[in-house]
Amino acid sequence: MSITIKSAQSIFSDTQVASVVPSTIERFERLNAEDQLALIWFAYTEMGKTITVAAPGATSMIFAQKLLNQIKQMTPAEQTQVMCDLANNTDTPICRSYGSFTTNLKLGFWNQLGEWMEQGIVAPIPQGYQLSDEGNAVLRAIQAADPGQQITILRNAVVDMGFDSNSSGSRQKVRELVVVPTTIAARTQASIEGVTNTAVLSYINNMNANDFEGAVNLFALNGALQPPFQKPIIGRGAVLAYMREECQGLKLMPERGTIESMEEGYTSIKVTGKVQTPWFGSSVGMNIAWRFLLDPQDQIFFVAIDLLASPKELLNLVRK
Ligand code: 45D
Repeated sequence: MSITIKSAQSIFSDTQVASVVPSTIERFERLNAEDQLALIWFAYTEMGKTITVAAPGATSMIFAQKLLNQIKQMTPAEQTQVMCDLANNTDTPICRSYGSFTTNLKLGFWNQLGEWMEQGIVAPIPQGYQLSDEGNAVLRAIQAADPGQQITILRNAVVDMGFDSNSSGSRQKVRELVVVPTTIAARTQASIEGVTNTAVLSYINNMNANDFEGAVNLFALNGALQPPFQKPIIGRGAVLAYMREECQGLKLMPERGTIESMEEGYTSIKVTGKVQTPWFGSSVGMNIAWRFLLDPQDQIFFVAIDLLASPKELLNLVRK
């Protein structure tokens, strides 16, 4: 049997991922728009974590400014309508612009609206708003999740809002400004208990230096990267575009790993550890596994990034 991206997806298949994230999102998206907005408001304010404005979105926020200013000029009723349209994925010009935003821009956009809601510049969630029973149940599910899972749920809720006209073709995505990689002298060198493989270590070091070309050159030409709860992104070009958009300022902190020889000269390596997003910095550490499959030339044929179900999974390295 020869190795394919599909077969690669099942290496270390006993890894327990945080399925609470997709299941909660699914329930969330069945709520009505008012409930969705109020629920995120409650979840977000209760988390009490401050967002770092130096996050990647900040510099690119100019791309969202036009839309934000437009909303600022509206009456409160119109503002509420826009927010409901976004939650309902309605096909409006504003929802289409939002749909063309990158993830960071969407997050930065809502971060700004949230501040304005607090200051009364944008219509807030009505005082004493009562969530539906199911809305309350979804909120409790979010409260029960660990912080890394909570911020992933919030992020996915934001990503899924607006109207995505991409499927119909031509529209270009707003681009993220490209950051300059850390100078070679200033780079950190990762060490991973149980793993000395240079491709894996270089991957981590390049990502931590925002050197996405360096990272992508470690991949096989048609290698793939599979983000948490997503399909694999295949080919160096697509992976590079993804990294420029989603990986600026990430801090990868691998802890330990294990190596196994596979058929046809391939090697599989599982590494676990923590990842911080620039949005929350050191206040939220996500428990992560990287499942690498290296080809006989030691190029990355496949890597899956999983958000783990529990901290206990950081120690689950043996393949059954
Ligand atoms: O609706 O090795 C209001 C990859 C109420 C790459 C609001 C990776 C109304 C390869 C509060 C105003 C990237 C896969 C809304 C590694 C309302 C690789 C606002 C992994 C919406 C390691 C809400 C990286 C707001 C990972 C402002 C796992 C919400 C990165 C803001 C994970 C939420 C990053 C924010 C995550 C969430 C970031 C800022 C999960 C950010 C989450």
